[in-house]
Formats: sequence, structure tokens, C-alpha cells
Amino acid sequence: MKSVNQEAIEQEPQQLHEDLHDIWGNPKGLKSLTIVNHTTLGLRFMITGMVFFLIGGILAMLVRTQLAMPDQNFMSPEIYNQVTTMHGTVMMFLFAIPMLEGLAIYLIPKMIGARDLVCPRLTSLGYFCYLFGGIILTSSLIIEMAPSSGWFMYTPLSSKEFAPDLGSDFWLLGITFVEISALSAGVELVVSILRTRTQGMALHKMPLFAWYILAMALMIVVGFPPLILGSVLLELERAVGMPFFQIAGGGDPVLWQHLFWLFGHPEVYIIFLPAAGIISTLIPVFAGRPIVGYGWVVAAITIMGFISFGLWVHHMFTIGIPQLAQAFFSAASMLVAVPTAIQVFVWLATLWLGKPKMKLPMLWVMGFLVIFVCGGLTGVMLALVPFNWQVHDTHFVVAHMHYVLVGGMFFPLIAGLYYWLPLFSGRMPSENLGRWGFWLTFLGFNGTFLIMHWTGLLGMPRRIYTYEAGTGWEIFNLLSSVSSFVLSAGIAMVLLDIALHFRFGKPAQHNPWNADTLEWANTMPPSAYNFVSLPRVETRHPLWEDPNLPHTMAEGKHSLAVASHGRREMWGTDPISGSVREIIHLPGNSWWPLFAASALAVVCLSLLTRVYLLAGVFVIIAGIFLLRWSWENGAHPKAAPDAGVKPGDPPLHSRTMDGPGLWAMGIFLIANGSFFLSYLFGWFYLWTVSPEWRMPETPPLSLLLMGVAGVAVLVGSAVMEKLVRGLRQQRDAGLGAGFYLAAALGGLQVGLTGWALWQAELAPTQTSHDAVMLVGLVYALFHGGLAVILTVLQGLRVGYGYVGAHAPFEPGVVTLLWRYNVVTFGLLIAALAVLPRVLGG
Ligand code: HEM
Ligand SMILES: [Cu+2]
Repeated sequence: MKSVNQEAIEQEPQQLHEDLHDIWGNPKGLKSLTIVNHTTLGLRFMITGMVFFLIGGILAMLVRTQLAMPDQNFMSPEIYNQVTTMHGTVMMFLFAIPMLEGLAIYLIPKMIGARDLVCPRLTSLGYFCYLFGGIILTSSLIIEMAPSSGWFMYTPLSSKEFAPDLGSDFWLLGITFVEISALSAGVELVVSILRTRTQGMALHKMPLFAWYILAMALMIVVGFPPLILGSVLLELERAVGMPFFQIAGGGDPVLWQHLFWLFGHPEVYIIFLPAAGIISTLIPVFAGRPIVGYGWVVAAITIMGFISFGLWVHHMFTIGIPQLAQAFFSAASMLVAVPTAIQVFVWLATLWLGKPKMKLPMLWVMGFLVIFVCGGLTGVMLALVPFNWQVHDTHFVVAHMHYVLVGGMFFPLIAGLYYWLPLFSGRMPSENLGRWGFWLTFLGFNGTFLIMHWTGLLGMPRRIYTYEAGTGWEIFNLLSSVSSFVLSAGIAMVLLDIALHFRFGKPAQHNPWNADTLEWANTMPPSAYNFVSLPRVETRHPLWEDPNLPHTMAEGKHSLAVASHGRREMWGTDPISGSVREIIHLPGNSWWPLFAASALAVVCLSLLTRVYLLAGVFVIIAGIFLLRWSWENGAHPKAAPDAGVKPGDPPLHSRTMDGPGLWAMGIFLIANGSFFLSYLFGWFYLWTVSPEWRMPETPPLSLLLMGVAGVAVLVGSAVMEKLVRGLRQQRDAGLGAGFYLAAALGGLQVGLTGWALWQAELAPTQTSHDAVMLVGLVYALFHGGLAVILTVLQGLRVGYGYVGAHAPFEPGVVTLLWRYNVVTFGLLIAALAVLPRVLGG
């Protein structure tokens, strides 16, 4: 596929720019709400993230003011609990993750030579879910009803009994809403990185930043669903009284801790990986040489991603975990220092062997190295079980945590923002103001948190409202609080510098840092379509090897320099080799993401206010919006009805069997599978561990009904597979009828499952056994129903001529869901109906 589209278009470059702009450009005014472009949405994510950072920062200052001196009552204890809870929550969920995702959304397509992310409307949905969820969550502060049980929401502290008002509900519903956004971004980043790199960019030639983001996105996909499950269960317990976490009903509060840390520990690495990606991008550029040991870094990233999922128990050393488990998780926790150390050595070696230039971004990189290494050392200390018992829940932990989080995330982030600032705005930051900002932040930070190690070792507990005079903690707390104001002054200066530079910064010359990666081949600020023509890339350092590349790209000398069909087009490439497979045609601006997110916001608000009827109605409305959105795919007249490509070009993705949508479905099902496995974990955990758990004498779930339902979904899935096989061989006779047959079988499965549920006469508010069973069956009903609806829609699309041998793509995507349903339904039958009969109570 060497000369794909290589004959340069005779069009003038200027004309080409204008034509591409007509297709890709952003609308203005009210219609700017329909924008799906990754550059714009990435910026929106980052600006919104900064606003939440300011809110979180103000809350931190309130905490430090309260703790500055002993016996203070600057705030009431109730408000103090809300403020600390919201500080942690806002920083972790509304700042760190969305900010880094925003940066990735902005940069990834540019770095891999693509014109946009692969699911542009999903970017927009994700943004609005984040915005609305964040507003709902933070508005709880204004009405003094914020969550107050800590950012980890431990049960029973967060349960109805000890937190009767709405605070916990705000947290649970708001966070779940925000997680939809994180997951959407996770899915599309994975698919984009794997499937839309420009020609020739094989996996081992991909910029390191893309590797880091790939790992982060995969970790989000696997790591966030356990928390979503936990939140759903806890909200069910609070709203209708299903006793998942109450001992008396057969539940167990520790289940919450497991689900929370199953998410919470990987979360720390989800935050750290992209930040380390920034470091690995900047160090080679400022050292003026390629990174030492690219392969080592990739290996370290991969190992880190895997190990981090096996560590969650180290947050629970003091709640009564078996000794063997303690030893195992302690060792595993220390093991994770190895890949971290590999990266640190690689960075140091690169600096050592290069000629580092101490520009402003590098200052932040150096600050990161110092602080992060210290945080890593206290982390290894905490992984030692005996030491952990001593300092558990003291300020030592708060100090450690901020060394890793602020050192490991905030410093790299600012380094990255300064580095990419010229790309965002076309202007340079002020070195002067910037340096002041750095030093104040660095000194203020260490003043605030270094000292907390001492207060911690002196026994000051974390999360306390105040303390008495004479404890010996006074002077340390005062110093810490004063330093925290120095820190804020530094951060304020940085933000001021960034804000001012948009107006007063001096215009940047092209590629001002002499970087090697493709994002700098764009104009500054970037055009909506990123590149006029997409280059072939054979090296890890395209701009170092060919400094003229930006010009030839802008002149349309490379491929896909066409605007003639009015479609948004880019390459779909092989995930490993980067050879071109198809032309991906992307959807344009759309209202549906905003509408769907708004409907979901209404659902969230009506659940909060316990107006369940309204919530139900808006779930349906949101569903209709989402289905309407999916209708404009493939061969829909608004999409690409003609499907014409130039002779010699690869086909449009909707005319293949393996487009990016299939991958998106696959990745989404991985997330879904993580959710389902967490559910099974909960079932077995309560069954084997919970002290008051009782299996009913006679198994309530009819094996016969469930078995027949299982056969129905199996046959339905086989019908779907057969139809897809036919499409592969260009046969589409009886396609529509086939879809309706499969849908009928799916309907049978749903009906029988519903009947089995009805017959079981569960009492989900009495025992957690029945509650867990109910949740599993509802899960199966939902997925069965979804498969039916999507399959019926396929039948309709055949009728409209949008699906058939000429456009065979979509049925394969739906079939993937069928396969998933067969597997999960089988596991559910085994876990809920067969095993209890075999093993007994
Ligand atoms: C900007 C300067 C910051 C200051 C001055 C600050 C200050 C504090 C303080 C004093 C506490 C302890 C509250 C207590 O007694 O429980 C705390 C807790 C916490 N902070 Fe920060 N913080 C800052 C930035 C951040 C950032 C950037 C993050 C995350 C990205 C973060 C995440 C957390 C979390 C998760 C907790 C809860 C700790 C716990 O579980 O006890 N903070 N912060
Ligand atoms: Cu951890």
C-alpha cells in the first residue's frame, strides 16, 4: 500500500486549506455546542479542569487555615468534613483525570498524524457528562449538603445510618456520571491509538507519550467499572434499602473497601502514567537526543499497568486481612518500585548523555524528579506492614500522598502545559513570571508537605478537625499552613502567566523547542483538521529526520489531500504495523451528544431528589437520543451514501468488516466485563466472607427457565454469526428476516429471565443474597434488551438500504454484543443457579 493517494492533487495548497476548513471548521454562536473536534474539546476539558482545580485548591486552603493553630473553630466540624471530602473528591475526579484526559484528547491525534479522534461525538458526550456531573457535585457545597464521609466514602460512614442527608447521594450519583465521561475518553483513546496512526507508524515507532496514554486508557477501561458498580450498589442501599454493605442483612461494609480500592489503587497509576508520559516527551527534546532505552520504558509501562491491579489490598492492611495476604500484597507493592525506578534511570541517563537546556518546562521536570523520588521512597516505607501499622491514618500518609500526587502529576502537568503552550496559542510564556511561579510553588510545596511527615510521625491523625494545644504539633502545623499560602501564591502566578500569555506573550517561531514529534507539524494554533496531508512516518523522530516535513504536509504533498467529497476523512491503519487498511470517515458536528448528556443529567438530578418516575422517563429519553445518534452512521444519507473512493484507495471503513466501531465495541465490552467480574467478585465475596450471609433453603431461581433462556440467547447469537459470515462472502439474502429472527430469540431470553425473576419472589430489601441476585438478573435483562433493540434497528436499516452486502460493517458490531451476552449469561446461570445447588448454603 505504498503509493496510496500519492499523486499530489493539482489543487493549490491555499484552496485545499479552505476546502478542508469548510468541512472541518467549527461553527460559531449557539452551534458551537455541537462541536465534536478534538482540539476544541481537549481545550474545553483542560479549562474546565483548571476551574475545578481552583475550587479544590480553595478548599485545601480552608483546611490548612483550620489546622494552622490548635483549638480553632474557623469552620464547624460538619462543614470541615464536607470541605476535606470535597477537596479530595474534586482533585481526584474532577481535576486530575479529566485534565490529563483533556491533554491526551488534544494531543494524541496530532502526535500520531490523524485528523481527529476516532469517535468524535463520544468526545463531546464525555465533555458534557463531565461538565454537568462536576457542576452537580460541586453545587452540593453551596447548599451545604456536600458529601462528608471522606473521598473514599467508606461504609457504614457513608451509609444511611451515619450519613442520612443527601451528601453521599451527591457523591455516588455525581461520580458515576463523571465516570461515564472518563470511560468514553478511555475507549476512544485506545481505539484511536491502535487504529488511526498515520501510515507506517508501527507500534514500536509510536511516540512514547502515545504508549503512556494507551496504558492509561486501558487502565481506565478496566479500573473504573468496579467503582461504578460499588456506587450503584451503595446508592441502591441508600435509596431503597438493599443491604449490600450491612452486616445485619447479610452484607459486609468491607466489600465497599474492596470495590473502592480495586479502582482506587490503579487510579493513582492512571494519574501518574500520562504525567510520566509528559516527562518522557520533554526530557529528550530538551536534552537534544533520543530517549535512552525506548524499549525499557515500554516494558516498564506495561508491567506497571499489570502490577497495579494486584495491589489494592495494601490500603487495607489494618482492617484484619489474613497474614498470607498481607505478605503477598506487601511484596507486590514493593515490586512496583522496579518499573518506576527503570523510568527514573532512563530519564537520568538521557539527561546525562544529552546537553540539557534549562528552559522553563525543564525547571518543572527537575522539580518533579526531586519530589517524586521522595514520594516513592515513603511509598516503599508504607508498603512495609509493620511500619504501615504505625503511621496508618496519620499525616504521614497525607504527606506521602501529596508527594506522589502533586509531585507526580501536578509538576509534570505544568511542565507539559508550558511546553505545549506555543502550540495552543502560537505564543511564548514569560520566562520571568514563570520562574517566580516555579520557585514559589516548589518551596511552598515542600514547606507544606515535608513537615507533614513529622506531624504524622508525632501521631497526628489524618482527617481530624482540630487538636489540643500541648501535643507538640502546633509549630509544625503553623509552618505547614503558612507554606501552603506560599504554594498558592506560586500556583496563582503560574496561572496568571498562562492566562496573560494568550494576550501578551511574544509570538512563537515554528517548532520553538525543536521537538521531534508530529504535533509540531501543525500550524500554531492548530487548524481544525490538523494536517492538510497525512505523511508516511518511518521513524520515531519524524521532525528531526526531516525538518521540512511540516511544509510538505501543509502543501498537500502527502496522502489524503482531498476535500472533494465533503467528508471528514483520515486513515485507518493496522494496529501493529501501521499499514493502511481503510479510509475512516468521521461524523461531523452534532446536537445528540449534548441532548443525551442533558437527559442523563436530568436522570441524575431526579435520582437525587428521589423522583423515580421522572428518572425512568428520562432514562428512556436518553436512550432514544443515543439510538437516534447511532442511526446516522455507515451508509446513512448524512454519512457516506456514495462511498466513492479514488481508484487505488482503500475502502471506506463502513464498507469493510473491521472498522474502528468494532474496536470501540470491543473495548467497551472489556469495560463492561470488568463491571461484570466485579459483580461476580461481590457475589462470591459476600457468600464466603460475610458473617450473616444466608443461602435460602431452596434455591429461588428456576434452573429450567434460566436454562431455556440461555439456549435462546445462544441460538440467537448463532443466527447473528451466520448472518455476518454471509456478509463476509457478500451474501445478504434474507438478512432482514434473519435479524428479526435473532431479535425474537433475544426477546424470548428476556421474557424467560423476567419470568424466572418473577417466580423467584425475591425480598431484596431483606437479605443481601436476594439483592445481589436481583442486580445480576437486571443486568442480564438490560443487556438482553439492548441486543434486541440494536438487532431490530439493524433489520430496519436493511430495509432502508443502509446495511447489506454493500455496507456490511454494522452487524458485526452488534454480534459482538451477542457473544458477550452469551458468555455473561452463562456465567450468571452458573454462579446464581447452579453453584448454590451444587455447594449448598
Ligand atoms: C494544591 C495544594 C494542596 C494542598 C495545600 C492540599 C492539602 C490537603 C490537606 C491539608 C489534606 C488533609 C485533609 C485532612 O485532614 O484529611 C488533603 C487531603 C487530600 N488531598 Fe490535598 N492538597 C493539595 C493538592 C492536592 C492535589 C493536587 C490532589 C490530587 C491530585 C490532592 C488530593 C488529596 C486527597 C485525595 C486527599 C484525601 C486524603 C485522605 O484520604 O486523608 N490534593 N489535602
Ligand atoms: Cu495503592
